[in-house]
Amino acid sequence: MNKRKQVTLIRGDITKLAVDAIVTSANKSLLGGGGLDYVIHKKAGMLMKQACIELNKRKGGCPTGQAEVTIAGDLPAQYIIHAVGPRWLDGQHNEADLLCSVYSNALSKADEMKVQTISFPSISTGVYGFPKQLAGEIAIGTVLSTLPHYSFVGHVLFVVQDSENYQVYQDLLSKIVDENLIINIEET
Ligand code: AR6
Repeated sequence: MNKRKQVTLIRGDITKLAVDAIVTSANKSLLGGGGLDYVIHKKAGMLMKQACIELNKRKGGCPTGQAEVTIAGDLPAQYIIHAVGPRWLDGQHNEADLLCSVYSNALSKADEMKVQTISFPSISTGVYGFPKQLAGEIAIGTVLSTLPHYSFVGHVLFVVQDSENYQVYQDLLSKIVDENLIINIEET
């Protein structure tokens, strides 16, 4: 059996991929918002919504840079990981560190749940306005540096929708040379 870990870049709709865990770009309330989070909440349905309401009541939501896990409801996954990325202000408000934290915290939560395959959107690069090049560097850098340490997470899918994000991820991933890692870049 091949024990090498895998990273895959896909251009498409993250809500349609069957994986163990789908990460959504949430806000601190965890109660749903715009962008991807809107679609996730709509497609997941009432059971996931209830789990979010419960987390909001019990923990007061989730701070920026951290993540919470719920069931995935009607989505083709077991779990949704609600990851709260930073809003980009001017780059002087700890935005880069917070984006790094949100990826590593989402992966830690996934590993705790024994998740093997997990798909990430490009967190904070929509409504929250994070520059896409820097966000891609942080996403890929954080995932690749932490992936070897997880016991269960073995395959990370980066799923992007727009051409700029796809180009950023494709350029970054195509430069990586790592014999312990399988890198798949799906052509568009
Ligand atoms: N599949 C893959 N990527 C997607 C999809 C999809 N179906 N839909 C959007 N994206 P955003 P943020 C990409 O705005 O910037 C919400 O109101 C999108 O192109 O969803 O982290 C939350 O509640 C972009 O690259 O999230 C928060 O308040 C990326 O997903 C706030 O927005 C993230 O875009 C979070 O802002």
